[in-house]
Amino acid sequence: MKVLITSALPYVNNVPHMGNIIGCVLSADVFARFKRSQGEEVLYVCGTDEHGTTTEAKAIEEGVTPQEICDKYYKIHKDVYDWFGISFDIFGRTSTENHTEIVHDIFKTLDKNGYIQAKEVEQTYCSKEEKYLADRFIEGTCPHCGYEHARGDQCESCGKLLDPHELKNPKCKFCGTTPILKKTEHLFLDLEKLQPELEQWVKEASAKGRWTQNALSTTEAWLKKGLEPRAITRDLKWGVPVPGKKDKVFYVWFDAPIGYISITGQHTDWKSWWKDPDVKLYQFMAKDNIPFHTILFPASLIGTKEEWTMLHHINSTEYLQHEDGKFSKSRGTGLFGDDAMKTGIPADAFRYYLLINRPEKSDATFTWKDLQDKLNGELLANLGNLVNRTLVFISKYYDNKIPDKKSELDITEDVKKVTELLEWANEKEALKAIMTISQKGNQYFQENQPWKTRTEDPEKCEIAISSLANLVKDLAILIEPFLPDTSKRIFEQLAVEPQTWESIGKPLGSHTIGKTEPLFEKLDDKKLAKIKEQLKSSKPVEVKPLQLRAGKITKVEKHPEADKLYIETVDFGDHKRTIVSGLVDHYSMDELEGKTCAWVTNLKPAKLRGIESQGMILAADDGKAVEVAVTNAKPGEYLLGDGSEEEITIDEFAVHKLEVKNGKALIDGEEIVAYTKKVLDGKLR
Ligand code: B3M
Ligand code: ZN
Repeated sequence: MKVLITSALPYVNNVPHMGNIIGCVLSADVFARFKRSQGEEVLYVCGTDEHGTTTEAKAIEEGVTPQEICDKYYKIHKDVYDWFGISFDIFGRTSTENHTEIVHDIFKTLDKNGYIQAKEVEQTYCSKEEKYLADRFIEGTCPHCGYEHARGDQCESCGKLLDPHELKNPKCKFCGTTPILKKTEHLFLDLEKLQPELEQWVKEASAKGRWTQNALSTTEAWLKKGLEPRAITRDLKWGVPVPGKKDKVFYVWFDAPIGYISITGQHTDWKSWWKDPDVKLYQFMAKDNIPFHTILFPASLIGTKEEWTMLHHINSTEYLQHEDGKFSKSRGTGLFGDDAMKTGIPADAFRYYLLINRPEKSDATFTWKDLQDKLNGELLANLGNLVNRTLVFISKYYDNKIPDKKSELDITEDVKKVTELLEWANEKEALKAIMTISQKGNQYFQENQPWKTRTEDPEKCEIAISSLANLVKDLAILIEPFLPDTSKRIFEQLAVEPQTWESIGKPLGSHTIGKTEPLFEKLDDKKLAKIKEQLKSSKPVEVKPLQLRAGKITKVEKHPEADKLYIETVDFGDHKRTIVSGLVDHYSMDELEGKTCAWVTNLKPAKLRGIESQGMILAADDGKAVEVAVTNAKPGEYLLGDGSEEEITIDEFAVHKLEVKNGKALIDGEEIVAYTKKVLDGKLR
């Protein structure tokens, strides 16, 4: 039998947090390692889900192309998972040609079999941007809480899910225009027609594959409600193009699961895994992904009327929350993969903590205190202690040589239990059971008092130490799926090649061990405080308000040390300032003199080639030309702020979004009294 394992393909557009890691990749990794250790042929497939509006949104936010976003974040994902020791056989991506090809094949077959219908629908459209707007690109007032910047799909303030036409005063997120409803044609997958066959399959598959409870109940609820045709196309540019339709791509949830197949194809002949009846498919994910794996994806495969490797076991977790709220990189809450890498805490410690808290039956919460307690109180005090005290004893009193005695510790029953639990990926319980074995080892050490029997009853001491050394070896095997690096280090200290499940219970005999060292370091309060401090300082900078004032240029000089810089004297009514600007290529001195412009006036003064600049001019730049933003306001008037703003650094300035649209200056989306005449759309800087 072959074992095919997938973990949900993470959206490429963000850095994975601890909840993502336990919800999919880590859980699947433990299972893949377990199955490999059992001698099974395993393929563990994952990769980034690169399509969808979230990628487009991120690209707009970072001012780059969607492809650039994908390339950048693919690498971030890969680095984080490598650090966590995730043993993918392939970690691929969905923005590849082979992906498009397979999506097209499946789609065409579905179409040929009569499961695709075209239907006209009305959709929100921005006539200025000339594009259909995805729900999240419409902003307006939340009908529930009155928040003015609620998104068409969800209100960030009260958290309620929304439908875009529920928004009061809806606006296009890009240009502020009120969107209209426009007819567009979309393709639908006829789930209604597929329901009977799907239902039959669910019944059989879930019985054989012991689906997790949340997967069963979610799937049953969907089926009970009755399936309806579901739109599988979108009016977007970024995505898998729909054959024969211009400016349409497939809905990301139609193409993403097919990614499992195409990514397999990026590694090997995908048919040997997806068209072989000897393969069992195990899929890992968090609960929000369930219906796509038990309804939409299987229905797409069933509709082709071909033989596919269908889902055998689904393993869906509940959520992991973070102690200070929702994981949010921009708000600086929660622990993210890239930050975890910087803490100095080893990956195995995080793996242990996440797995022993795995949200299997209910949600769980990540807290630093709990992590500290479990690392010190369980990992170090139980497993670390057993391994270290046993090996140190051998090195000290037996000249590194394990006494060759028959073990009196029999863990056959415990191993059976661990194996059964892991067979259905009850990973938390399995890890607990392994820690119980280690606990028993520590008790046995205490009861046998080798430090006494060594001189009083050497035979008894030898038996005890041999039993413990063999237990340590067995624990190294058992713990490998959970803590691969720790397992490797135990084998190194034992000077034994890593072994698999079938060696459990086989004696090491008279064997010389290697150098011993403690497995884990204590995480004390001081260290933890330092880690938290360091994480805080690497969080995004706090948003401090900008101050903008009107100022009249009364004098312009050339900078003596720099070809491109002018030195302007600017009148702000009650005082004058010296400001340095890089405008030589764009304006003559005469053209600038006498202009009343918009200036950033709370920027920390900075020396530019030896001259202190006490502010910054706002100039629009569309990549071709540069034009300063002028204003009708009187010199000294505040265009933004009221004088109470504190001084800001250039980094704090950089978090603000400054732009011109239609010749009007917008600061973080708010219009100010300043405008341009030629460079009508572009960045302000
Ligand atoms: N990217 C959703 C998520 O990351 C989605 C999973 C796709 S699995 C085919 O939660
Ligand atoms: Zn709201």
